[in-house]
Amino acid sequence: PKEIFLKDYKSPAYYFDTVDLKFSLGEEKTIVTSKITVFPSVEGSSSPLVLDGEDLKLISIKVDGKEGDYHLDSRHLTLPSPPQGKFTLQIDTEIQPQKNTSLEGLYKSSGNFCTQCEAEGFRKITFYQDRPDIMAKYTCRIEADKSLYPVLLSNGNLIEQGDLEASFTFYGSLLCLMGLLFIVIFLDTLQGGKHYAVWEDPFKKPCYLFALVAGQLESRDDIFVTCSGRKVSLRIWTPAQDVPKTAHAMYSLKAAMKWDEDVFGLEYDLDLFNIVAVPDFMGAMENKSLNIFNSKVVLASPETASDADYAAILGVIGHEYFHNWTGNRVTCRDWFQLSLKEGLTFFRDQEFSSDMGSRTVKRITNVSKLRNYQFPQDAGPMAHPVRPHSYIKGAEVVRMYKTLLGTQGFRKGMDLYFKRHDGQAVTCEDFFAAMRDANGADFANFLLWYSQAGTPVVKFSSSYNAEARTFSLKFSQEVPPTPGQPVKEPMFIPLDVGLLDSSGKDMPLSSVYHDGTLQSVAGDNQPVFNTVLRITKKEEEFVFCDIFERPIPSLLRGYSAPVRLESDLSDSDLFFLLAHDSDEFNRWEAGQLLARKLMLSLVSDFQKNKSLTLNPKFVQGLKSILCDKGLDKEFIAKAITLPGEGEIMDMMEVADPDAVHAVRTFIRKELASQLKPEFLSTFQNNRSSEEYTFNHPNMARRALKNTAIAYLISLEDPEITELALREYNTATNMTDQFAALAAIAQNPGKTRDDVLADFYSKWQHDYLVVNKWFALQAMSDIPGNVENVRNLLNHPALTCVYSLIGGFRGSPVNFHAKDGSGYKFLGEIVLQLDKINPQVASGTVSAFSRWKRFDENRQKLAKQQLEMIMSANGLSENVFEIASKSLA
Ligand code: DPP
Ligand code: ZN
Repeated sequence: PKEIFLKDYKSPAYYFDTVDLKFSLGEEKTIVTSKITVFPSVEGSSSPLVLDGEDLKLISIKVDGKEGDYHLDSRHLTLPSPPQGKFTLQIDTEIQPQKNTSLEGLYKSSGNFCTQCEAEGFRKITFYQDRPDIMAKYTCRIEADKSLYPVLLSNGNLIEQGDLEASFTFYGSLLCLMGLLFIVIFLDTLQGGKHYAVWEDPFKKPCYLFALVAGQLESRDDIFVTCSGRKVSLRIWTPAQDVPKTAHAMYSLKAAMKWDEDVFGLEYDLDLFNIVAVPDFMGAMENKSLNIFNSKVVLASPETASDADYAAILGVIGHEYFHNWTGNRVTCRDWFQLSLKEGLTFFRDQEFSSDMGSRTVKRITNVSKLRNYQFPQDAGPMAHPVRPHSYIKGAEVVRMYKTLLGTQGFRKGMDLYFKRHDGQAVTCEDFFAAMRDANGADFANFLLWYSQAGTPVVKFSSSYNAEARTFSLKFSQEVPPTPGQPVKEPMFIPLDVGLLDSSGKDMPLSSVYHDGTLQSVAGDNQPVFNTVLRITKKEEEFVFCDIFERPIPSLLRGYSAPVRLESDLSDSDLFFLLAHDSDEFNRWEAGQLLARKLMLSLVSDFQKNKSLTLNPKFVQGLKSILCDKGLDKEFIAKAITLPGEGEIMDMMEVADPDAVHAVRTFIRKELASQLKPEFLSTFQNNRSSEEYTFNHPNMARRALKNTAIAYLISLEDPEITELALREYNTATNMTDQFAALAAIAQNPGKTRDDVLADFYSKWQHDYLVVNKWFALQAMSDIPGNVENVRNLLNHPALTCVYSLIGGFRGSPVNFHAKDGSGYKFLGEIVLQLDKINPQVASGTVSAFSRWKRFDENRQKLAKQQLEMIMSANGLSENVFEIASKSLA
């Protein structure tokens, strides 16, 4: 939706109290009747009432039961002079869901009616003040053919349902003449046998949370008993054949409900919770008590879904459920506040997944996403602040509140937020104020995180004074200019620090000298082993006292702020941290820092045509992690994985995809060769023929085994290929089977082709598995893959073009192919997609946005494509915006 900027926000002239909707769902058209009680926000006001509406046919409009004045244009229905005081407004509208392909509003697909109203889809259903600060109580009556649409769902509680005897009076007279039997048959053929259901949602909500589903669905049912002992019926609705695949989603939902009670004291507030999973839906949506998902993020079975899918389902089911409080009970005042609900809810689902699995690994995964997607955007022409719509960085901002306040302080802030704002539509400032006031906290200029775009760069240097026994950390920070924001203020950066002694243990910390005062950091005379420094200025110094030897600092523990930290640590310090840091995240980080440095220096060797050699200390460092029995296996799998090619390209003056790819391939092969025995035993020791279970130890075991085989296969050794083939053929679950396939597919040749063909023939009946097969091939680094992807685009089984495009972008070496073939391919796709779905097309065109980071030749080729896109006829606004900003 169009951003409403803070300064432009105007509160509405009218509010709605109750909304009674009636839908007569038909095959040609649907009639929507909406009865709204309206009241002015200011007593005696005589402003016009302006309603939004798109693609609607107005049948009638009545004010307090009478026809009156109105004005209609293609986007609005205006009542120039509504009655003063409270009144009722009844509007009858005709819509054609069967013709709606936008996946917004009410649409029909695969035989079912379904809605998507966030952000501004409700205006495609009926005329309404389509803005989130209009919160009302809804009822919804649905009437439809009983055999075609046996299931009728909406928000809230089902208060009435039954068969319809419509037209019975008319046909009643026939009853006497033709007898009962005849009339029943007659009615059945004419009416198709209709039924109805009435839903009532007792909670006020904005219209973007309205939902309706009607169709042939079946459910898996369960019960959750809340902390206060209430029984909640849980139902997951899918097409009949999918019901067996909903067990994990049900498990995830119950786990999420329990977790929100345990961690935030938030209990579910109705007696019924419905989930619908259908194939034609964009992502997932938190409609009040009727969450709707794309099947992909709900359905799972061990044979068809991988550990990553299982984990994603847990996260998404949790995410939408958590919105019940953060988004639904307390919602956004306007769409400029989107990160209020999304940032907070992303943070909550991350915490949920952390508690259900490994916290460090979850953190590593999220930080990698931040670095791979958010930071490049922050540094490009599309940079924008957290507000309005950065989800991922919005979650980091929420995490910083928690870092600053601690678990209890954060909970106090959440409690106050709900106490103050339950049932309201609010702003990011309201959340900030609740956190601050509940804790009497001084948050300095923390609010800048919402408004300043770009990734802050923090530099530091350290020095130890043996005589004074002090250790000083000097920081400086810089926020790079971004489009529209040339000059930046220093940010408030919470920096979690620990100091390691020479044996690798955390030193006790007592006090820090800062800004002319000595502050104690020890709590109640108890020593502490880490502390959160508050960096607020462009340059500042913190001096730790009573430090008995030169420490090695472990900074930004757990990645306590979304910044780029430029370390002055030597390689030997980093190896030390890799081996000893008590903060597992920073152990991983030290390994990544070393790997990045190593990769960059090898890239430079490669560019100078020097022969490549691998630093033996690096091999040794990774070996000790690989063989450390005390470490979590999933952590090991992460810690021995090299930074992605995009990350390295990002650090270069001129990005060189060929050199980076060559170097990463070289290191992987070299590690596989030098650590072959270790990788082999890791692989063998972590195989298991046990039945698949989704729990952390098993997932971790599979992750480590599959990382080992992925390394080993790079040796292109026939024995290893045999091992992978055996794994592929004997796997009892998708995680292992797919990992073996992916390993085999790394090396071009007949085995690759055969196994890919075999996988397809095994799974062609399951489009979700087939999507994985497409994505795997699309992201392949094998030389000249552009042609393969082009051919796959015409494959009859391709249902999701996006899995192909998304995958292709994941292979920088092919996307940025020297001959421009990757750019040309993507350019063509953008234009094709733009005709069907401009949003997806604009997401795709953003792949070009950082074209200036490459060499002259690539710049020329990418620019050609952007210009070609810009010159196309009938280009959507979405694509135009991104393409033009990219060229600017
Ligand atoms: N509000 C939706 C969600 O949270 C956006 N797709 O998933
Ligand atoms: Zn969300």
